[in-house]
Amino acid sequence: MQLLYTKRSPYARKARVLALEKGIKLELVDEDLQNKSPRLLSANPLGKVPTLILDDGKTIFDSPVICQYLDALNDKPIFIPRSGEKRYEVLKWEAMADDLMTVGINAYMEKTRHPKDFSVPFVAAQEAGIHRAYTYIEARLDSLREFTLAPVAVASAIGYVHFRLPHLEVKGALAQWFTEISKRPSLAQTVPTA
Ligand SMILES: N[C@@H](CCC(=O)N[C@@H](CS)C(=O)NCC(=O)O)C(=O)O
Repeated sequence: MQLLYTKRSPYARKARVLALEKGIKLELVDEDLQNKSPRLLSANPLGKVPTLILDDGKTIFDSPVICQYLDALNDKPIFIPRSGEKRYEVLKWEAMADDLMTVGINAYMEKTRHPKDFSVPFVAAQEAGIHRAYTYIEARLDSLREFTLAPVAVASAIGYVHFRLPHLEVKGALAQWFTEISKRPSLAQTVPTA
């Protein structure tokens, strides 16, 4: 199986962490998103990473679907409870973390595209959303103690915000939680890099 990805992508990071934790071998293919390859564009019409290419050539995207696919390959361990309330709780955390990634990307991209005249209200609104998400997460750290896709997704989102918007580092109890979870080899090996 090939995972088309970038080292920066927080969405791809979730899939990489799951594969490492579950002992699933992925061939990582680093993509250039400024100059999308025919391979990426034929696998995913919107040219987004992560995209998974199975051994039979079928493709799977986006990251929540890839994570569900990888998780179903074996139960060593299960990262997304197979049914019941806990399943939707984990998927809700993933959705929140994915949106946090998107908000972080939006803020970063606005400043990158328009370094001199970026929209101050737009960036401020994204940053306020990030702060609200931090408050939400910090108030619910107990539900992230069990190592499921939920903490993997939240740590991937925070890791991305730290990478692109270092002035928005987490603090206090959330910082302690993030430091601790970041020591896991699967997360330590997938820290975003340029
Ligand atoms: N909903 C998608 C989002 C994926 C996504 O936006 N990835 C970014 C990289 S972090 C990307 O491919 N950007 C290139 C583009 O949008 O053209 C997922 O969860 O996989």
